Amino acid sequence: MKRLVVATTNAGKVREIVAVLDGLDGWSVEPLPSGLPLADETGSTFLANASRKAEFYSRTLGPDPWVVADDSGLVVDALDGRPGVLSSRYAPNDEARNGKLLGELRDIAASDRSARFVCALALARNGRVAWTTERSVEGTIAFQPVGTHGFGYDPVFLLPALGRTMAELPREAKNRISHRGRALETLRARLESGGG
Ligand code: ITT
Repeated sequence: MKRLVVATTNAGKVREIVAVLDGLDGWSVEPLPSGLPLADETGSTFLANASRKAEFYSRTLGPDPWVVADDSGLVVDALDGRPGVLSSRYAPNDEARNGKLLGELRDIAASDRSARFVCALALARNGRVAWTTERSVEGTIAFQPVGTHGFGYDPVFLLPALGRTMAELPREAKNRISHRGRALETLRARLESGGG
């Protein structure tokens, strides 16, 4: 069995990643051990930060396991791309982040509230990145939070084609269409074909 450590401290990400990768033939999928130092996220792109995290945790965990890291966030056009790579640092918790976002967009009409979720994944072993991918999903920012599934900005992210927020979708439905779900499908295909 090859080992794959899911190198994220975000419980919402862990649930979505494990749902796609668990049971993958030949791979044992493991959470990040607790108590490790945190990777710094000083890159200016999602891909750079995913790579930094994957390299850092791979160095920390030693040469055996493969490590996958996720850097993701919400890009809002009316805010010139903010919160972007700083999505987790925009405010202290999910509720405060969503409240701040809705406040900043208070005077912005529905037609100008376009946004996307972006997810970069990086796979590393022995301290080196072997593979990366990035996927996104388009949406708009709602006027109030709706829904209880998911995490983070999901309650304020509207999927126009469905007329629902991401937080109204159960995990499996979110994974079928989301930035992370799409990125994970490409990772899954790579791991299934035998490779890190
Ligand atoms: P790790 O670095 O340990 O993975 P983190 O939460 O700090 O955890 P990021 O720096 O990548 O991860 O921040 C991503 C933030 O973007 C996350 O905290 C959410 O606020 C938001 N986000 C990312 N994916 C999301 C999703 O699928 N749904 C809602 N919000 C999401």
